[in-house]
Amino acid sequence: MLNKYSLSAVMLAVSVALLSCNQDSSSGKTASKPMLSSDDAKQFVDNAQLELEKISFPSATASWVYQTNINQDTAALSAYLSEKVSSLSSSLAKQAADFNNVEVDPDTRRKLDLMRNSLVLPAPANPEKSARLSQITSDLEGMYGSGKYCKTENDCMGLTDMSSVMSASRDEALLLEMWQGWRQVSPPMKALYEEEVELANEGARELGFTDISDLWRGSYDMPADDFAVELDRLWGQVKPFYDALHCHVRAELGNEYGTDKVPQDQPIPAHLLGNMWAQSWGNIYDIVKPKQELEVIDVTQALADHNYDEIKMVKQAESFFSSLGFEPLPDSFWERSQFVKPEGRDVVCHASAWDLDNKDDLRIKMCIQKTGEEFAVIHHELGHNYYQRAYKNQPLLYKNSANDGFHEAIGDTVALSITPKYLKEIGLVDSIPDASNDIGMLLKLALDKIAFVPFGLMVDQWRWKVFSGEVKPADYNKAWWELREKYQGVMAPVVRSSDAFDPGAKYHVPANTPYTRYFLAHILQFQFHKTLCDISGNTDPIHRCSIYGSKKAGEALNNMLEMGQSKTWQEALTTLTGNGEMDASAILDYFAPLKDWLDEQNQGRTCGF
Ligand code: X8Z
Ligand code: ZN
Repeated sequence: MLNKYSLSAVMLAVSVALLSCNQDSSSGKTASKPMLSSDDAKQFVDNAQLELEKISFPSATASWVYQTNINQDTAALSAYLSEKVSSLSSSLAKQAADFNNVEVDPDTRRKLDLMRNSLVLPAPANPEKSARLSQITSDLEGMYGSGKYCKTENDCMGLTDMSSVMSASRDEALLLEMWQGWRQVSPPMKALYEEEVELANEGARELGFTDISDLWRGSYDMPADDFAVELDRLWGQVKPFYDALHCHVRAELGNEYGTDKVPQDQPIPAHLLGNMWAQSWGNIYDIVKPKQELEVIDVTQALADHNYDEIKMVKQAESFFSSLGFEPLPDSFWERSQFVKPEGRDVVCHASAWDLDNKDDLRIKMCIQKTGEEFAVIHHELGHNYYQRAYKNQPLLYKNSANDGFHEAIGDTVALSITPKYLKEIGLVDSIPDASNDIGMLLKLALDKIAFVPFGLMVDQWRWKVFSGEVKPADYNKAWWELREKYQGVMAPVVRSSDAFDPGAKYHVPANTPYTRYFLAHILQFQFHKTLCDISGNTDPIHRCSIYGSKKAGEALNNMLEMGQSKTWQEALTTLTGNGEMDASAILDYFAPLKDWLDEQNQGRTCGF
């Protein structure tokens, strides 16, 4: 069950009468455990789901109210309900373990396992500690959401405006100011984060996990250590391509800003890549594009030319899903979503998709900017909503994606079909650039998709080390930059001060959203795209394929989505693609023509970092 796709995953719980018999209330002594049967297990699971239903809606509502209006009262409400949910979740997970040695049917076993494995920050049993953990969780989210950089007391900027500067400005000093400015938000988070890790680790140990890293890595239908190996395998597939892209980008940035600013034998300074976190680089396409003038569609410009406002952008995205055969979004979606940043109050602008009642109360929360980048994010968010609706008839514990990477991949898969052909079909452009321009188009997309891959990996590589204690609080920031350099070949543009806590300046760290899901999504979306293009009867090169209008593709996609988490992700993947392995060949094949071009550009250059 998952209400909001971007915060914690399942935080479920229930107190089940069945198990209170473990405690002899008259004497206060623990009685010997009764023999539990498979019927007891089923009843436990059924009761659990009922209780979960009850708490789910109020807690999701409190969270919605908080994030769309951050103040002391909404914070208190949200922390209160999140404590209820997480202490119940943890208690449920512990009770589920009582059935470890009971022979039960596979369906009940899966549900019991999900109860134990799907927690993100398990609460310790001690009520004060549990309440403290919820308070910290809620405070960190609020600190990020209301974070501002103030030059003077009356001259402040929020993240949305600062991000716009990061994407458009080519003034190195200004970029550096924005980059440093936003990172002033996070030092006060550090002590809280440290405490949060300690408390959640205690909760994880009570559940029999070594620490939260063990818990997070263990929720992928395979042993935790095997999953880590699987990630390394996938990254190994993509790395040569990333290295080629990195080499070209560094060289062109050197031409733009000078090699004193961009030394050609070192990682790239993080403020020059068109994004606050240097996680996707599409915004610097103009700097790194091929020298011969290739015609690449500027979606931001096309939206402006055709007077698209925020709502029209969302309507257009909805109509893509409708063309695949999905029902239109309910009226309540249009009435209740937050599309635009409201005036006069703080909100969490980071985009998210919500399912408040586990049925039809779907919403997105965004502060939409009228750009091509945000047009893709809208599709991303709607992908979550359509997934949520597709699995709404599953039992509560299966109301989730096959693994969290699947949830993140669906909207992106659809957005890969925003091709020139599609843009022409919906009237956003007048003509389709011919195939000789494809390198430009592929480069622009690779700057977002390939460049993202090592970032998608390193965030949790850092967190896993923090959770396991391998990285101590004194080294939080140092370890962060070591991983940034190692995986991304990106470095801090200035020496970081001793109180810096740069991980806290990335939403998912204070919000405790696991990040490996995005790494997986970047691999999976190309696998999904390939399959859906084949099903739609596409004959164009894969990077020109749009599944727009293909009911057959929509049906195949829906068949997987409606499974929710009822089966392993390997089974879900097989249902759609015929193969149960995650495989980066699809992303590599998609960009293959670009690889040759990059290799040519890089001849004679020093590559590597
Ligand atoms: O957080 C998101 C989505 C919401 S689930 C907008 N993304 C990651 C990020 O912004 O860091 C999408 C791509 C990566
Ligand atoms: Zn998402």
